[in-house]
Amino acid sequence: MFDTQLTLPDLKTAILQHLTYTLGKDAQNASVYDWRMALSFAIRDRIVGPWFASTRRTWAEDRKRVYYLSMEFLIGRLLEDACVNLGLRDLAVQAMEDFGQDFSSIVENEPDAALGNGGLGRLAACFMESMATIGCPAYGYGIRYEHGLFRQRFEAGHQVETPEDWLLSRHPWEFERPESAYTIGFKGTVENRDGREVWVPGETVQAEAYDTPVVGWQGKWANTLRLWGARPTTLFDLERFNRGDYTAAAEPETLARTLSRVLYPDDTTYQGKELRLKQEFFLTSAALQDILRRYLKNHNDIRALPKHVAIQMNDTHPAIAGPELIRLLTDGHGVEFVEALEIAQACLGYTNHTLLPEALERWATFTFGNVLPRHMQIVERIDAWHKDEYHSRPHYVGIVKHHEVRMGELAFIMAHKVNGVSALHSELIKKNLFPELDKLHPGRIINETNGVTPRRWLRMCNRPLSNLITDTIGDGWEDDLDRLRDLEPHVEQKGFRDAFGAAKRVNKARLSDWLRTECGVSVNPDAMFDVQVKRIHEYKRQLLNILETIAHWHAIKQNPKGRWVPRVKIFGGKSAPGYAVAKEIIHLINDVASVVNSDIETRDLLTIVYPPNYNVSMAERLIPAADLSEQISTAGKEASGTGNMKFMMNGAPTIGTLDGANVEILQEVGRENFFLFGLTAEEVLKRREDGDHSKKAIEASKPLQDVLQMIAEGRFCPTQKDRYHGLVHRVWHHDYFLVADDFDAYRAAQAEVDRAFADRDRWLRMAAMNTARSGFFSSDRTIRGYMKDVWSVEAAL
Ligand code: 26Q
Repeated sequence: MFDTQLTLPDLKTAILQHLTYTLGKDAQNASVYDWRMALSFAIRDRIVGPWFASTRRTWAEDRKRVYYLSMEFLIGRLLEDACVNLGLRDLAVQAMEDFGQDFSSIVENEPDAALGNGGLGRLAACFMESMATIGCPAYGYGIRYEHGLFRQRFEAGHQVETPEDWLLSRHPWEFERPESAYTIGFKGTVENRDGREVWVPGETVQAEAYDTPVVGWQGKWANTLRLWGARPTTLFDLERFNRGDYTAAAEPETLARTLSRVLYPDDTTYQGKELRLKQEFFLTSAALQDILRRYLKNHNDIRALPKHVAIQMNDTHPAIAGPELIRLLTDGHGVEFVEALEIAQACLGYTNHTLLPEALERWATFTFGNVLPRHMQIVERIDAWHKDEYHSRPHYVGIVKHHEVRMGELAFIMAHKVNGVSALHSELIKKNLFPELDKLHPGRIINETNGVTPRRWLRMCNRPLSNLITDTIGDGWEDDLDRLRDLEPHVEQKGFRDAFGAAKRVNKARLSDWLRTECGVSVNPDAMFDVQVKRIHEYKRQLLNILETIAHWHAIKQNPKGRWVPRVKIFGGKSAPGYAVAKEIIHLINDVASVVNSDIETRDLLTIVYPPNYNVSMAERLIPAADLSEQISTAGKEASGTGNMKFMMNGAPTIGTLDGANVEILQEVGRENFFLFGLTAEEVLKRREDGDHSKKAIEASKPLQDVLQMIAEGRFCPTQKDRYHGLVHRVWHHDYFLVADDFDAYRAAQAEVDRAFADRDRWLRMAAMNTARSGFFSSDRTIRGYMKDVWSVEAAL
């Protein structure tokens, strides 16, 4: 479509060339893997042109660049995304068909690049795609983890983690850059030489660059995602080896091998692990050295850095960027401390993604000072400078307090802009997280509501709906998503609504087939598909969902002849390996599923499915097939959510609380197209003041009492009847996330969902309105916000 030069014969020749000469395979006995590699290399070749052109233009026009520092990039698969953005998908399908190969099987042969836990990492990936689409010159910097997020299996309903090995097969999208390597130091001592502080690290590793081009919509621009892999500085400590100290001789290699080995699988509870701190510094130092090297190639005034460089910190994980940049400027370039601090500040922005106190990064000064002795000094100096500069700073505010370095405060003080990720969240940052710093720095905290890329999350993953949209309003909506509003007048027409329903039905049938073959569960594709997919966490309240599902099952059994709306309850998500309470919730969902799914009385009316190993690729399959989007977190806890936006785009109305970006979804879509329930963030705080809140809520709700009783009696675990006593006890007495308090409201909202779904025409209107009004949630809009409010950078397109 866009790459008009490329014909089918050209593409086929290119594929065969790669099959033959890059892979050394004969078409006669090439496997799906070989064909995938050959196609990937052929497609990659088409990205290189726009990639070089973009890089050359950025140099030639001396454009300001954005550097996005993130410990996570949850990319997923790349082949189909590249095909779609280059306009080569149809051609690729045809070429593979001519070779007797099925394009979908080839696409599905690619492992997910799962270099992230969830929302924060996926946001970084969407941002990379949007920056390439808009033509914002940018580099993403991350770590090339050998093992991404663990794979999840269920054994007797329990989550079991197995390692993920995406790099076992060849990764065809990256270019190794052995020539771009930097030395990263750790530990050691700080020595004063002629009045200057010099850090003499005790350990070093090399950060080696691996570049993946990220191409935007229609191949007009491409940026680089540069991931760092760790290599030993010296392969071997020969001196130690010769002394017979064999283990110590291999130490440099051991450190390097562990540094970029594995992604930390925790997304909420931070633990002060030294290796994690080393990973954070490894990424940040390599990135900053690279940024300065690139800048100094064609500039000589280091003080003009902020004019040409914007650095964004994705949460506090790379917050060591502040001290490290100061160190490079002072110790390396002789800039005076305060001036270095001001240069760093003018370059840096900080995005906060959580208010949960247990997720806020704090490092013991002992660990921090040991791993990064020079940075410890610099942090203390920043803190002293800030205290001095802002006399009214209360004594309890600061970076170093109670023998801990608080990374939130460090990031805040070192950034010129601090942003939250939804309107509500940004307000709560001001009110609850950094109230004093907000007063000292009015205007520094701003909001940039998250978004998602509509190329992957609509155009690529939902072809039936995308085709309908293009047939209805023409093309061009993919990079101008507000144009979806043009669908609204068509929603009034029955023909359009039916076509909308038909597209959804195609996706549901496809998902049903997949659930049958992959999970052995058969579901009715005409039932309502009610989906909650996200990391398992108490605040996200999968427990509320499963308790209500039990109540629903119970109600059906009490009145089997009632006019029930058939439902398929779909759950997906991983728990952090050490998060016992979340793992117990997973177990409960699986236990309830096995009892409910084998009940012949309710079989046609209720099915519960929980496919293991939810990841980006599974999301691309589930979301287009969803009828109902579950966004039911305790108000005030979900910073934004981005899954909520993907469901909306794909025509699934939300059942949800006033939390995160749900607030803005509700505002865009209208009250009549959203199933709102539950306490507000303010009411949540009030409610908790009553120590007996959950007990009272349970005593007032017969359905909830029945559900808790069934669980306590062991209805869902006949072989171990006391399995959930602890869980039930906690709902009664320690219900911090107010599952009990919101239960009746949630149940009433679900009843309203049933009524709406039973009225097919009403439902289709709601569903189509969700798509039509989702334009605001394109990550292109989000990126334009950052470019204007935080980065002061112009698009090249
Ligand atoms: C920190 C220290 C040590 C180890 C791990 C971590 C760590 C890793 C990942 C802490 C947090 C995360 C991830 C957080 C996250 O995904 N937050 C989500 O960000 C989304 C994008 O802004 C929001 O939409 C979600 O609401 C928010 O939960």
